Amino acid sequence: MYNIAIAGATGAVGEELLRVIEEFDLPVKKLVPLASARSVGKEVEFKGETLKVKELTCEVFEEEEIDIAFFSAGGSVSAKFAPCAAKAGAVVIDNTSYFRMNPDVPLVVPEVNPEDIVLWKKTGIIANPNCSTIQMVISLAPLHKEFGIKRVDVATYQAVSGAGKKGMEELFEQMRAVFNFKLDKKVEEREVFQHQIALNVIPHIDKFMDNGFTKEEMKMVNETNKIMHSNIQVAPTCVRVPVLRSHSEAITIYCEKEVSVERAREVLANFEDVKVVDNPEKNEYPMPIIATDTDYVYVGRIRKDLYDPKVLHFFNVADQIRVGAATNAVRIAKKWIEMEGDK
Ligand code: A2P
Ligand code: 11C
Repeated sequence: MYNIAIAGATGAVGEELLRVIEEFDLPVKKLVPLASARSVGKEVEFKGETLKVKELTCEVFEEEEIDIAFFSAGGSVSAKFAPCAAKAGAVVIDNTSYFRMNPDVPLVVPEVNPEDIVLWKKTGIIANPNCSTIQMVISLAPLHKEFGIKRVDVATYQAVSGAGKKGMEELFEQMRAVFNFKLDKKVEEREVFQHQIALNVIPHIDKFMDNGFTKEEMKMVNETNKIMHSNIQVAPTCVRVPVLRSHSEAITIYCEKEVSVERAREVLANFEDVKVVDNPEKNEYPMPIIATDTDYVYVGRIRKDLYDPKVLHFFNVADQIRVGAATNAVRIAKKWIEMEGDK
């Protein structure tokens, strides 16, 4: 049994972690919810019990004898406190981008590269990839094995949940204002998105880099190849859409071998945690409303390119807070316990 801490327990991913840890039945001796000083004394529910939130400090991990520490409170918070947790002997499973490209830190999607978990010993830290990367590599992995992917073009349709609770509130408040004819005022008051998000789409997530891509897009480029130990060319366009939860991705793969729709469906359906939903004649395909609150990557609209027999197109949807964050982190913890745990 393990003492488990959640740093960022009052946030969108932190709250989901509490639910997923319970649902996946991690062997928990004690759960310690941590957040900023603002939240001390707030209550969270876990396994029918009410737990009081404590302040995240460097000392708390040693005081509470933490074995597994989930971090989901932003990159600067992980930078400051994750090393304290690791020093106190915990394995850190970090949801932020801070350590992901550090060559000494494994970046893990358990369905794709569970073997990398053993590298945790180098720093005590395992990084959880970006949400849009996680769901993409889960569908790329079986297709890469089958057809040998050389290049991926992807356009994302990312829900506001990717920007945390504040992102969801901003869309919700703007939608309410639409119906009260007060949208202009709400848009002026916005804090999270660069433009109005209600009834709009914004082709801009995170900062622009010198090469014209955004940081979110470069995460998809770099993280994909680190996880898959590959050298695939990835060309993403990341777009924020007024969806509350679950990211969607329109993906095109350019392969070494000729592709087959039937074989693609087969290898995807047989891959862990993928569900193929692909019956166009019945209007059945992946959408955010079917993926939300589930732990699967849904794949559909699988079709061959009109011109090139080595090119395949498909659409992929997953719950960003679960598959793209909390569930991936808990799946890492489960694997870590299987491979490295001793309690
Ligand atoms: P708090 O609620 O006390 O601000 P989200 O991603 O939904 O915005 O949530 C962010 C999470 O990170 C919250 O739990 C938030 O706690 C936590 N957090 C933000 N800044 C800090 C900080 N400096 N120290 C500890 N926790 C923080
Ligand atoms: C979004 N993908 O949808 C971002 C959020 O690197 O973990 C997650 C950022 C990250 O806004």
